[in-house]
Amino acid sequence: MAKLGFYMEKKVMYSAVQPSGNLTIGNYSGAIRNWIAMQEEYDCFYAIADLHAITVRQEPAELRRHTLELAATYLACGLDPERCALYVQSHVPQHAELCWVLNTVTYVGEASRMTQFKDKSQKHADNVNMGLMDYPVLMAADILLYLADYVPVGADQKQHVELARDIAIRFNNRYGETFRVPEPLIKKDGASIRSLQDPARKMSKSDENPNAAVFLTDDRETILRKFKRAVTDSDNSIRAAEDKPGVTNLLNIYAAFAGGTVEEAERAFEGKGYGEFKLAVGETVADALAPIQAERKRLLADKGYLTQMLQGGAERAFKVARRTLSKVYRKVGFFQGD
Ligand code: ATP
Ligand code: LTN
Repeated sequence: MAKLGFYMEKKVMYSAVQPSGNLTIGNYSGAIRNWIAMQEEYDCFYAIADLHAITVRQEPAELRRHTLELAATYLACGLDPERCALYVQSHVPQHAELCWVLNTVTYVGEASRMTQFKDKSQKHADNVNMGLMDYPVLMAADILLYLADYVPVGADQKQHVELARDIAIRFNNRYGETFRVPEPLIKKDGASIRSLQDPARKMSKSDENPNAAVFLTDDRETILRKFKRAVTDSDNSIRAAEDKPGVTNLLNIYAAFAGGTVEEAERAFEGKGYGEFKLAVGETVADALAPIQAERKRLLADKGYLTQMLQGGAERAFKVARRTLSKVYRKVGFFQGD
């Protein structure tokens, strides 16, 4: 263990984002932002999940561009490549290899019950490919390869982490103790940002309606405009309630970006009108994103540095992944020549 230096002295944190488009404020507040504080205390692995991204159609040149942009975004948000392994999933071949083995301990029934699979099958009815169904098994492979203790994600990924737990337990029962059973880490605030146009749906980077999501790359004017157009209701009171999903979502966003609770946000806007409220939410988000945008732009100008940084991250990840996969191959009975 100690040989690897970097690994196993602390608890392990694992997460990833797909390079399937520009990141939204949902990706930021539900996932990446929560990763920053963990760099001190944990051994962290944060991947760019390109293997996952191709489960829906991607334009190859765009995928390549989004991958590099996501690397720059990780750094601009405050991830430090000295303290965590930042890498591209396809650079570490063990992810796909472990996925194959885990496929044999995952039932078609449980994979087809996943909410995301059902949603995406509906949304991409002309392309319900095997990868779409295998998505959570690949995700389990990601997590289990690094013997992760915790997986910080947004609320929509909880079901997938639970499946990864079931797969780990089942494998351990069948072949002997191999994997650590991971736990999802889901923050209370900001874990589920909804679409600004239809709060019944989560804000998603691949939404076809450009007004539904606020992207980390949106300029101030665009951000203010999108919030101005966000759906609310006719009741005109600023409080969180089940029958006020639009307003509740805006309060959540405000709380996540202003750094307080939803109750505090409700108090701050008591008696105010929707117009003033929406402007304040927009300004708060725009102010919070401005430094990230500037840093991201600076980083994207140095492609050489980003490429090198990702290579370093993949080397670190590879050392751990190779060890786990070799143990798995031994456990399942693959002949390894000794
Ligand atoms: P896509 O639209 O391409 O499926 P996505 O926007 O759902 O993508 P992912 O790459 O699937 O984003 O998710 C990256 C991380 O962001 C995950 O941890 C996920 O839980 C989190 N996340 C995604 N959308 C939201 C949201 N609306 N609110 C909070 N967290 C979110
Ligand atoms: N499916 C995830 C992205 C992802 C992931 C992971 C998250 C791929 N592999 C491993 C946590 C752990 C998503 O956020 N949509």
